[in-house]
Amino acid sequence: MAQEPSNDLFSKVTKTAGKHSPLEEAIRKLPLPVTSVFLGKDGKIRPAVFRETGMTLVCKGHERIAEVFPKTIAKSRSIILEAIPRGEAAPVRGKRVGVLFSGGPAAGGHNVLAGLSAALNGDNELFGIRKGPKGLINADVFQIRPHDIQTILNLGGFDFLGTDRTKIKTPEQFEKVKETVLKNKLDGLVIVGGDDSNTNAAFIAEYFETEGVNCCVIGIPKTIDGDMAAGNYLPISFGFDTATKIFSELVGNLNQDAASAVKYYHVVKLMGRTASKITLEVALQTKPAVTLISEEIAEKDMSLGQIVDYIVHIITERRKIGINHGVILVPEGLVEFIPEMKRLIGELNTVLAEYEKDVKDLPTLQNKQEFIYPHLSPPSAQVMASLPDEIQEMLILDRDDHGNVKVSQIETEKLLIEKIRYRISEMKRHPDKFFGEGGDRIEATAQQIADFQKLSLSTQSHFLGYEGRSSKPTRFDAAFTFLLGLTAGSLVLAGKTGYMAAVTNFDKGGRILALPLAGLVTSEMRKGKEEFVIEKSLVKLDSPSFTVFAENRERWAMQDLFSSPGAIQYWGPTSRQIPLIVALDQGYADFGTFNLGEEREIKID
Ligand code: FBP
Repeated sequence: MAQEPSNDLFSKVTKTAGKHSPLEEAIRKLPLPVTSVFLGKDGKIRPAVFRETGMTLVCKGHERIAEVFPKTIAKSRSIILEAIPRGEAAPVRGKRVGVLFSGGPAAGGHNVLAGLSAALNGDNELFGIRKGPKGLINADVFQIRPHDIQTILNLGGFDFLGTDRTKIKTPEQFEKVKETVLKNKLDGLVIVGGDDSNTNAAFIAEYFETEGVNCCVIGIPKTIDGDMAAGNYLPISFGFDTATKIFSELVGNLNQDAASAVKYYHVVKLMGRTASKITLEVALQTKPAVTLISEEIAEKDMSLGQIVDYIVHIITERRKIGINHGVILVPEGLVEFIPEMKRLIGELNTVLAEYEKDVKDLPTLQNKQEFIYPHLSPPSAQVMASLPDEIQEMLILDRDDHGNVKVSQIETEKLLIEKIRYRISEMKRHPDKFFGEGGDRIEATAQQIADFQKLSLSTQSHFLGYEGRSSKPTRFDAAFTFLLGLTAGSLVLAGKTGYMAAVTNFDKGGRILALPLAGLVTSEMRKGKEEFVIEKSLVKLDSPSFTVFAENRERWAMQDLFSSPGAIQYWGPTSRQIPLIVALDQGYADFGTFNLGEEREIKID
């Protein structure tokens, strides 16, 4: 008979409620590195001060951008700042700093708060703004106590403050933001977000300068997508490392399962709204059978049909050597990069911008289609008609507040599966059209064709995204975010406004920079209108990371050389890895360990 567990064990299990699992308890105590610019002579954490570097940051179309951000550009002269130790500079006291999260969660947000709190150093106060930009408009502000920070140190999620995606755009909203800042006597406002949220930060900084509001605005680069980056000045945003390690574990498991069960192709859509950086990193980590990179598809001007042909070609070649399983990676934003789909989405955006309300009021998909089709060009109407109803419905769904198509809800992985299956069934029915010599035909022996006709294609679809956003940060993201918080706090205390906190040189002790936000802004078409937004950093096809991938993908596919990197490690030899794309593109000697300064136990009091 089974023994009754002791009361002691009962109480141990119940005590793990409320974020007290054994791992959460252990992770809270993990030390964090502190870059030397944040250390005083006594070895204690101190806010840094800043000096001008010889580097400037200007985006394309600078003259127009300068008309939109005249005040902040005049103030910063587009010069990048660098942190230096405080030295004998007098401490700053009595400042009140507000912070909010904006957009999708990303691992490490809570350590930004810890870094901010450490920079404010007990001499200044930190205030949380609940529910993102909406809370800023509605003055939903509360004081953060050091004790609260200690409980969330090194833990994932954005739940401590909450988040949302409100775009601050109308004069009334800007007025409300000003009211919140004045009412709470904030000297600084820190916005933790991606490209759209940092665009908000750039506009608020400019507005405060125009209105004479004495409140510094600082952005923090957050997004699992990795597209809030600025070359060597800011190799990556926080959250990317954790998300890609989680996705790589899961894709690695699928690789392993595919090779074990030998019956499925797993088609996996990976988050990352526009850029394929997540997909590229996961591909480099896991070496699957097929990986699509949106930026390459746009560059090669590949149609949906050509993409399907490319995948089917690899499936067919693998079949010839007896492999009828594998993993296919698809970036979330793919549809927006396929030329004919891009044109269609552009036209839909224009129609929706003009007739949003009319379309919304129509009750059925068929009514919506009847309304929209006549407004599309004949080629786009044809493309739209070739898509399954569910995809059409998703393409005419509401845009988010920033005018983005909600690509996470477009089931590209299912669309591809449908098209691949159809193409393979055609090949089985008409082998003479697809096999043989010349053109794009596949060379195969009569036996190989006969084998192909006997085999079936079994597929499973997956979408990995939300699973990767709120996990406990990796050691890298935990360290990176703590430093970003220290940087943002230091910038506010130094009276700087309109900058984004940045960390670079992850392999050499860390270099702390402040990038002028207006220097990151460019103009883009949203909802059919030109808007000023921070430029997304996409996969560059001449980058070392893409080159390594492109040079090896065929070998990975034809020899089934997949990897399964396993779960995130918080201790031990693989706990300090840097994202592969960062190590490759920054020219680091290795990806195995980051060096961001001496590690210490963090006590926020
Ligand atoms: P952020 O850029 O705000 O960090 O969001 C990233 C992201 O996770 C994208 O990868 C994805 O397309 C989107 O958020 C999903 O948004 P939502 O949380 O609104 O469903």
